[in-house]
Amino acid sequence: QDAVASPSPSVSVFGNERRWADTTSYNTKKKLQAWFQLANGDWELGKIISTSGNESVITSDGKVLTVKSDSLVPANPDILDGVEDLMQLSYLNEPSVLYDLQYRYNQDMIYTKAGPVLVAINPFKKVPLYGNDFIEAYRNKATENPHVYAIADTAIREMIRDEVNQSIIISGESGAGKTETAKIAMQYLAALGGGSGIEYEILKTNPILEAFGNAKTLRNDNSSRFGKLIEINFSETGKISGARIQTLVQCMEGERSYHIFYQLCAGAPSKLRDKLHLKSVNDYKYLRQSDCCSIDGVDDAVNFHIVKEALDIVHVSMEDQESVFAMLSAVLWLGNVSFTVIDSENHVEPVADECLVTVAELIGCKVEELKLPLSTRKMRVGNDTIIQKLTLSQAMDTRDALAKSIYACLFEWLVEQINKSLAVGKRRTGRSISILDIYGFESFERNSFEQFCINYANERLQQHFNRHLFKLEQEEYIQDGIDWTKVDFEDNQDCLNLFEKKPLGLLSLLDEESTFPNGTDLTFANKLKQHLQSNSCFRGDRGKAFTVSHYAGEVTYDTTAFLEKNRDLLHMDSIQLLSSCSCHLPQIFASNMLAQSEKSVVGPLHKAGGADSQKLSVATKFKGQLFQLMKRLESTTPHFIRCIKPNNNQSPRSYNQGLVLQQLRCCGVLEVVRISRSGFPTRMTHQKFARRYGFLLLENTNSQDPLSVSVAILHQFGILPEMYQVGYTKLFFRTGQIGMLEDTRNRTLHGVLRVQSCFRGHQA
Ligand code: AOV
Ligand code: MG
Repeated sequence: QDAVASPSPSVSVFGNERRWADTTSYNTKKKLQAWFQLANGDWELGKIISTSGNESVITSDGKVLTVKSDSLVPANPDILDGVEDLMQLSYLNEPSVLYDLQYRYNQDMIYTKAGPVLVAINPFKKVPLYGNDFIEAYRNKATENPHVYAIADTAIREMIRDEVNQSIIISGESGAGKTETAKIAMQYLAALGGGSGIEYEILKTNPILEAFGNAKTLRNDNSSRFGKLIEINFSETGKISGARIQTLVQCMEGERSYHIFYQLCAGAPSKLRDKLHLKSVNDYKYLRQSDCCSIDGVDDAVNFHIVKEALDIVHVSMEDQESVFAMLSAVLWLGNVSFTVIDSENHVEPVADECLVTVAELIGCKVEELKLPLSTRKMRVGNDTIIQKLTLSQAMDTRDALAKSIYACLFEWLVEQINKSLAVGKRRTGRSISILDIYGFESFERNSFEQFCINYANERLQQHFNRHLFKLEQEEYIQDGIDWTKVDFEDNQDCLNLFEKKPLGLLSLLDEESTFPNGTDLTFANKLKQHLQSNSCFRGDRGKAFTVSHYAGEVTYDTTAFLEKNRDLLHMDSIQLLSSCSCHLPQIFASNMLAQSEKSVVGPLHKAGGADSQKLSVATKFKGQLFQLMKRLESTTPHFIRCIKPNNNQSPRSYNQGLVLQQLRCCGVLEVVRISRSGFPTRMTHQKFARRYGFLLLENTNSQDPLSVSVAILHQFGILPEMYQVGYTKLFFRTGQIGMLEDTRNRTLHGVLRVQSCFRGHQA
């Protein structure tokens, strides 16, 4: 028999079951349903037949099994199968949550509420849940099924009601469906706030950003290689007036390069091909590297035209478009530039062939000018400038760094162009909704610099989440004199300190070591062990590794290549080349890069001398962008969507319990439910409550005092005492109570309007 009930769940990854435990006592003497665990870690439902000693006999699927009683986990009654909010579960434990999500997923109900959070499970197929009919249904509140549309609808309503900016924060693993979810939310906002036509432009930013910022990876054919925050502005009448995109760039290699390269090669019309000297995908080293030139079900040529059309719509001029494509072609040709050894010390010079000539032509410089930074480097020694020749590997690194920088600058520039085009309603009105689509926490067998940055960002986001849902909540209860048994919430400030503290934090030490010419990954690792051992979130491991206790579990990082990835390898010589080019994009790129390095260096920058100046490290730039992003989010009311990937094969109808469980733990879904369920999540000031519902009172109260009016309303509607609490300044409600009042209010208001319009009609 393969059923072995083990007391400790073998699927536990991070050992934080404590937080998941259901405190409800469970009487196995009653003939009830219970979960027991199979050897592979999956949970299965059984019926308890009898219990004697610490053993229970259960039946499951026609089999009779004997298991340890204390390994059984209580199951919910059938009537609770597939509830749409996990808050409604009588027994809140891991298997019950997994089962509820799976039950719904099997019926294409991919959305489930976990208290205030929406859980979205990637269906990996078309599901009939979107489009105008559904949008109408959510707009009219004709359905209560959890949905991205419902979240977007709430955001709009709260934005208008409270005049407070809103945000929709979407997170999840790679391939979990974040980007699709963001688009679905945008679709809803565009439908409700549309009218001016700008919403159409906003939607068209998606194909552009995906072409330039997404690539195929092993885990997702359309993986975003950057984080994105799009802020959509609304006018006072609730119409979309503009938008602004902010990106969080983290260079990560994909299986294939960025989509746009393949699209350009496949779809460029012949005139453009000739002008840019374009060849086919297989002729370019950068594209050939991966053996993966096409994606099933994707037509790059067709997509090229979609992107071009989108560029037209967001007002990128024909000239600018052509410049963009010229830069892409330059990047591709640069990858083909080769070198010959010119002396016994392995110094090299680039071969002056078609590749070099074409790059020079595309960026607008002489071949000789291009040769120089690809084969030499100016160095400052004391007050002198010396010229050092590059070896083959140095020259190749320099070439690749130049190509990468041109591409990164192109992406940034394009986003700025789009922002200019969308910047109609710039005024900060307290009426905007920002959508954040950002890579979730990652923990692999081997974790490198990329995971280090990603997990740092997630640590920040988690604090935002915690603060919002737990800390603020609890503080508010206490402040308002509400009886609330203190809830322990996890605070990750220690872990953030580990990353951010100056001068002895992970990021500072990384930057410091990156600037030392003799710094290596090993010296870096040793420095960490020397300085950070006292932080409880840090553990130095053997050799070059170290471990961080993240909110979602421990991750061991291998420092191999950390320094190299953190250093901006582009040399001042290359920047100078770009600034002297006759084409306008390279010039813009150079001045943007210089502006950035000027901000970061102490002391004068020796542009003329060409000495290596200190440039922003990759991690510091990342941190800067992250802080900007967080600043935007801090002043908003957040709405959270957690995307979950049900399997690792991108296939529909397959639900891997262990995988789902691990993701649920990473985003603290159950914790949220537990806290929300025990509290009073809805609240309103006495004034607001009295103003909003006072007119529904059938009898006048003697007093105009908001509190008296509020109490009168509560009595009239028969709201049970255990469903609310009266604080010093606010009323606190359990879930569902305000909804009922709002319905009555809306019905009454519509009734009044109808009467008024009848009356007007009668007059006319
Ligand atoms: P991600 O944004 O979370 O990954 P995507 O949003 O790109 O993931 O989703 C991956 C794929 O899952 C999509 O290309 C779709 O095929 C499918 N998918 C996701 N959501 C839906 C949905 N609601 N309906 C149908 N198919 C869906 V990454 O950017 O890799 O972190 O870095
Ligand atoms: Mg994505």
